[in-house]
Order: sequence, then structure tokens, then C-alpha cells
Amino acid sequence: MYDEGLDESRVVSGPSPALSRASASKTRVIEPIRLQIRIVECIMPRPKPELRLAAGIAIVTLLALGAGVAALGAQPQRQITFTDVTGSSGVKFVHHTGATGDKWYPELFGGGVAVLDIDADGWPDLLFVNGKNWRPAGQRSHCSLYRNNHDGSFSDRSAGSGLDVVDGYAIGATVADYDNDGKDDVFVTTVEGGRLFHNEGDGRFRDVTEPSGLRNANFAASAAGLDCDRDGLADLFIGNYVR
Ligand SMILES: [Ca+2]
Ligand SMILES: [Ca+2]
Ligand SMILES: [Ca+2]
Repeated sequence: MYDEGLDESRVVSGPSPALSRASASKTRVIEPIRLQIRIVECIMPRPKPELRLAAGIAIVTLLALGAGVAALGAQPQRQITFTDVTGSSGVKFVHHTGATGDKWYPELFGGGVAVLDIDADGWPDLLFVNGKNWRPAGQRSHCSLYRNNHDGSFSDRSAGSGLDVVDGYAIGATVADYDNDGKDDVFVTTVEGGRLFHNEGDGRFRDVTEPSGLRNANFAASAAGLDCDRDGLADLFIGNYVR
């Protein structure tokens, strides 16, 4: 559809006179294209007896498959249920917003949890990130690290882990083995920008934010570890909240 203000005849006739002059030596007349519609009767050859047999077998097979699918669909669906085992799991984490009535916006976010394998034993462990008091300034958040006991319960390994005292108001965390040493490392997103922790392998995590070169001064709301350049080394994507 053309714009109403456009000269339709000019559009239909092709290039402008100036352009036609400039390209006169290359111009050739293009005849209008005429489409011809012809009705053709397609006569299929009669299939040979063996082809008819093969087609019959194929149809029977399809019908059998259809019956199988229908039978599967008719089976009663198994009910999937989840049981709250917090009480017996040993996890006693309670999130601390630091709210005192000023209603700071990060207090609404709650805290994230990361699943990681802190000791590379193949059993998933848990990291709960935490908020902190806003005053006095310089407070740190106390995150909780729980190790999987292999029996459905977890042990609190926060004390001395390095993740129990995080510089900033923690919001979430992402896990990636950024140095490929076989041990999960952690990036904790914080209101102040986030902190990167290296897994030292003995239940301790070392804050390596400064030597790593990370310089994010924005409100890190989320993050993801990925290999964006496919060099085999984990990279880090940080999602910052609006300013
Ligand atoms: Ca583990
Ligand atoms: Ca690592
Ligand atoms: Ca990479």
C-alpha cells in the first residue's frame, strides 16, 4: 500500500527522470509479466500390487502407532506431590530485610538461594543470601551455607566459610566454576554491585572481587554464569536494576 501523499504514477513508472538519465546506458525495457494459469489434469499411474501391499502395511503400522499413543494417553496420570521437609532438613535460615520502617526498596526483594556443590562430592548444597541492617553504615550481610549430609538433611557450614560475612546487601547468587578447577565458585548479587567468591576447596570461599577486575557499582539484581565466547571459561552476566 502506498502512502496517500505519494504520486502513484511516479511510483509505478520506476526511477525518477534524473535517475533514468544517470543510468540510461544501463536501462533496458522490462516487459510486463503475464501470468498464465493452466489447468492440468494429473493422472497417476495405477500402483503395482507390491506397492499396494507396502502401502497397506504402512497404513496398518500408522494405525497401530496411533492406537499406542491413544492407549498411552488413556493411562491415568501419576500425581506428583512435594512434601515440606524443612523441619527435618536441618535448614533454619531466616531472611533478614533490615527493615526499620523507612521502607527501603530492596527490602521488598527477599533473598535468593543458590544450589551448588561446595565440596565436589556430587551432592547439591545450598546457599541462602541475606539482607542486612541499613544503619550504621558498613554493615555486612550474613548468608548461610548448608552442606548436604547425603541423607536428606543439611548441616550449617556458614561459620568461617567467607560467605557468612558478605560486603553488601545481598539479593541473589549465581554459581559457576570460573577457573575450571572443579570447584563451584559464587557471585553474590548485592545492592552495591555484587561480590565474587572463589571456592578455596576446604569449605571456605575467598572474596576476590577486587583482583578479579569486576567493577559493577550498580544495583545487581541478578546474574548468570555463561561462556559467551565459547573459550571454555565461564563468563559473568550481571543484570542491574533500574537507577
Ligand atoms: Ca556437596
Ligand atoms: Ca572454581
Ligand atoms: Ca568464556
